[in-house]
Amino acid sequence: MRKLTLCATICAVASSLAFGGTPTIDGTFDGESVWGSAVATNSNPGFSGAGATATALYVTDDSNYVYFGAQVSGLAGWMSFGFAIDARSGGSNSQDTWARQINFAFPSAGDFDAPEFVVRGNVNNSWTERHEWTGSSWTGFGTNINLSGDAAANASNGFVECRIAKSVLNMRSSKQGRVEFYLSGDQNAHGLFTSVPYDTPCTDWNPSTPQQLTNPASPVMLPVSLSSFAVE
Ligand SMILES: [Ca+2]
Ligand SMILES: [Ca+2]
Repeated sequence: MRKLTLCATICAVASSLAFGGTPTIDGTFDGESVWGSAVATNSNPGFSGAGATATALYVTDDSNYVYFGAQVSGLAGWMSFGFAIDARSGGSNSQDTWARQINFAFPSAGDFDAPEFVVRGNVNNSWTERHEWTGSSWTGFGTNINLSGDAAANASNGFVECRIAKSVLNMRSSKQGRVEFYLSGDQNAHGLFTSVPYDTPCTDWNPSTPQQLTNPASPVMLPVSLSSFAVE
């Protein structure tokens, strides 16, 4: 009996090491005991007019899903959020899939290239879509993934989280990807309020040129590279 108990304990520990935690998708931060340490943090203030700053980005996984979470100070119900994800070869450095004044501009580096998934949602009305680049267009409009428990946001908690099945992500063979969380508003004229990792936010409610989700082109400015994550 003792051997059986010991085995059960070891097996449980091995299992917890093999995979990250399993966050509950409810708009409440489950803590770093579940998420692990942030893969990126940001302390640069967002657009002062909106008053929100994305401060931390989390990624974890379990046997079936990869989870993405972001902490945002000043998060408000009228805002909209996005997780842009480069999971495999291909994708599109297009305009934000909800047509805000934001362009995806992920730099190519090694196996990394443009994003092919965008989890895009409203903070206050439980509507979130998962957009996927098919090679010629973005799909996933009109389907609310909140209904299947795959995303949640809560302005009071300042937290946004979602999950994507590994079978859907179909990660590149290295199992490494990149993700950037961003925040905008409820009108297409709105630009980038804040992101983590940091990109320069808009300075006006109706910016005349789109902000870019990227890093400065100069290699010396790349320490704050788009966060990468590895899927076990
Ligand atoms: Ca949660
Ligand atoms: Ca890609």
